[in-house]
Amino acid sequence: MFDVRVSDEVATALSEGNAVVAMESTIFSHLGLPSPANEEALTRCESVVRAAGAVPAVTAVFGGVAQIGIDDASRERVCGPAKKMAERDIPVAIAQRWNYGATTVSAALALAERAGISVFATGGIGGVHRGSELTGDISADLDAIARRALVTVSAGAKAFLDLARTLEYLETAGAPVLGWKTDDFPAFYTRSSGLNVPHRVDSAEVVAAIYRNRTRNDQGLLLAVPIPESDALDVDHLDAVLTAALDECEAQGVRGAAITPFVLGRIAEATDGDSLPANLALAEHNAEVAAQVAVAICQAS
Ligand code: PSU
Ligand code: MN
Repeated sequence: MFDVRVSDEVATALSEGNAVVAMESTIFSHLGLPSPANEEALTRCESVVRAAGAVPAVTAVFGGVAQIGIDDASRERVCGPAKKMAERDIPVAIAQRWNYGATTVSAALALAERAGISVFATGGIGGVHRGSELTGDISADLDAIARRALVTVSAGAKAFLDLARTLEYLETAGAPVLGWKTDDFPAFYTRSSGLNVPHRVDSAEVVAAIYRNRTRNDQGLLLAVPIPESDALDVDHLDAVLTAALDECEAQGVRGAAITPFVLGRIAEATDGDSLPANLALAEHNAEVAAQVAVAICQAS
């Protein structure tokens, strides 16, 4: 099995039983957000986690070393060019000494579980893609969420996915899906996908209690947090942009792991940059809720 290097700050917090929130690095790299929005996202997410009484732990592979928690010198690297790294790529990234393997949700969960972290914050998760019955494209995020022993906090799944099938998949995989102060499954840039969430929760303490009562040591759960109302985007316009971007993927032969960065880029263009502040706001809000949950889990144990 691979080794991880845990930063001093994160290691101390874990050994003293204090709250830690793991984060992926793809969102902060060039793959997730353009500069300087990515640096702003990192700063804002880290600050809200700290303000809520938890320690942020960004995950990445640098120079072939899997890391949990970054020092100040590595911040620039986190926000730079990267290779997208899902869980299955971690052994390759280490063995081939990738300069910067940016963690997706599945990779971040694998690293975080290894360090014994209970809560993970991201922007939006991957899921079942539209047309997956033909392409087979189902994000490795879903299995990782279901079987890594962490609470994953996200603003729902990326809006251009097949959200109904994504929820079905999580049910099959055995992951509880919780709506944070909502009955609706959120859709990333918008507060509702029109689909119901299986269970609504209204406090971090309840999420902590659900986490404590999981049926398997390796059962994970998804906490879906809607984007703050004032930052949500207009639904109708977004639907048209998404459909056009997906058609374009098909026409240009953009497939697999390349689809997410491509579609996110098109959304940014089409919303005239409005999607960026929305993306930052939801990431920050997720990090804040994740920190509250991490603190509640620590207080109860
Ligand atoms: N959502 C975003 N931006 C992203 C991602 C999700 O708004 O960059 C990334 C996350 O790292 C997620 C990954 O884990 O996309 C899923 O990719 P795929 O669909 O190829 O599994
Ligand atoms: Mn995929």
